[in-house]
Amino acid sequence: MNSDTTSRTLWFEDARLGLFIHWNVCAALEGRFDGEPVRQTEYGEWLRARNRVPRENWDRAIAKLHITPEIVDSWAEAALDAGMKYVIFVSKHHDGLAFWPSRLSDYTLNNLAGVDFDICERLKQACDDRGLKLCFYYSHWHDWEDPGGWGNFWDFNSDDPAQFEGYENFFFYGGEGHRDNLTPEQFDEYWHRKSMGQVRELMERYQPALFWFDCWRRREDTNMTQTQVDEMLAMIREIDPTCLVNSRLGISKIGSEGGVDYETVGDNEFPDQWIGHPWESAATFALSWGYSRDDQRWRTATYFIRNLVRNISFGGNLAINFGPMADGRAPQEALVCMQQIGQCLRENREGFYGCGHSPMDEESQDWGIATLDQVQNRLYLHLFDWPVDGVVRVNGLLTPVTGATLCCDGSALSFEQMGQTVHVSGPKSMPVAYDTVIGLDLAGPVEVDNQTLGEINGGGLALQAHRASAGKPRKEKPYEGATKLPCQLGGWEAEDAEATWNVFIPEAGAREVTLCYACTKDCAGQGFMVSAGDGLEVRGLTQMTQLNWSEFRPIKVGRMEFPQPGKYTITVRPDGPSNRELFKLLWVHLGDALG
Ligand code: FHN
Repeated sequence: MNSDTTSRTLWFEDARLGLFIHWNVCAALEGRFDGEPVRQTEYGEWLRARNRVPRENWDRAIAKLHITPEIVDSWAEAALDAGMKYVIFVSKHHDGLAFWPSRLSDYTLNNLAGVDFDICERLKQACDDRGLKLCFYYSHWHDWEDPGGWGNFWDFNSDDPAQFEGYENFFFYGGEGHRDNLTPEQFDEYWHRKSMGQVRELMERYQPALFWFDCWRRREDTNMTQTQVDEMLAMIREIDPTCLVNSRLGISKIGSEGGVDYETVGDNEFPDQWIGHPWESAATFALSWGYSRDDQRWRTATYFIRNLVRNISFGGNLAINFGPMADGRAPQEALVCMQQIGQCLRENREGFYGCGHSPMDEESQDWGIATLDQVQNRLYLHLFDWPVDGVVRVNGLLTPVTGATLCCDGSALSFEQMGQTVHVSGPKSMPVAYDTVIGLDLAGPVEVDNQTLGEINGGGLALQAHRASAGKPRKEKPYEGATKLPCQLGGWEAEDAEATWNVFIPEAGAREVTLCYACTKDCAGQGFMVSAGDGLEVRGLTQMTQLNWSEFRPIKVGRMEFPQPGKYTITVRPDGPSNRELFKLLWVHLGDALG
């Protein structure tokens, strides 16, 4: 599906959506130690390190975790209901606690919490029964329990704090100037005994489909050697050549020749362009991975569905995480969100699984994002914003369309292709909440033009300042430091100042031209011109909008009669000599063709 796909990753690229589960000891403390929330981070599962929780207190908290086999089943059921295809369970986080009865360590949930069944075995069964892939997260380099594991400077060797000067900073943030609490030999002993040993154990017992390692820094900035990570990968390949491995093993090379299988981008990171190998974002329903009572900033189904679609359109996956509470139950907020996501995917039926990169830019469409089934040459339009007139205006599509379908009920939709614009006539209101998918069958491989501006929802074209080609005037931000305000075009003093936009006009006819600008008393009354070549132009005089530069008003300038459909370059320039500012221009609007 991606350019570098191996047969190993086919299921992963088909699946697109997964569930991440961080059941962590912090849940038994509700994310607090002795009443204090986790320090300096949103990550509740870092409580042990951030708040320097001594081992004995952590172990007492472990004893409070309890769970039943039915709760484990409910995780898989919730994933299935949410339309997720794989479940990544944290088998051991940085605190070293194994969530299966490991033979290689006594530091297990079964020993310390008295849980009398094997959670991983139960989860494996629950996933198998529902056609889900079971995957394991395993923290391979941090282990705050094992004296040979790395990172615990508060339980071990804490009698000589001077020895660790600079270390805490390094531990949390990376960088230079630290001293390790382990010799390379001690770490190597841990690596082979426990890290590789437990990964082997997990593989042999539960046959996971994927290992999710968690070195979020460059391997060179850790104490792991290239040889060690290579050995881990070789062992996994030998035990099960179908098992996927993510880049956070500490190997950034992706692909069939000696690399890992896919890239894990940063936590809650959503890339803004296509990545040519398999990849995944891991995101949190709120902000913490492990459960914390202090973390109540829940994200919405809108947020996840849009990011899922955007990831698919860039060739990637999304795994969403909840941290179960002390009794293993998922927070209600996460469950409700999962149900909403699942309902949206189920109702639409198509457009997510098995789909991948679409070259259609999000910015060139006003309704949402497209994904692509490149085998069927079927382009899926994901409509987040339903046009009020029910007409979906698709811009820049060069390939002929042979059919249009409303995916939720399979009904055929009528459409009209006018050059590179397609109008699809859908129902007046949005049939599926959050995202309604329309399938467009194409006569061949999809080809698009993302450079030429097209129509917006409801008709007409919006030529915004940030999309102009302009040297003079400048693209300015209205207020210093303000990030949310749109870009404007200012600095029109030069005679040759001009801003241009390349547009595609789908239908001949007259269109109302409106400019939205701010103009003060000093600048009012100057001439400007909007032209589209071949004598097609309208002229106007700037009108005062207010006494300052922040009052933008849409002002109609006149009509332009486009003789035929096609590509035009729209230019705005001063009309007549001036060495004064003309206006601060926010946008130009060309109305819908007037009948
Ligand atoms: O430190 C961990 C964190 O607790 C969590 O497990 C995330 C998941 O991506 N990974 C690390 C930080 O990137």
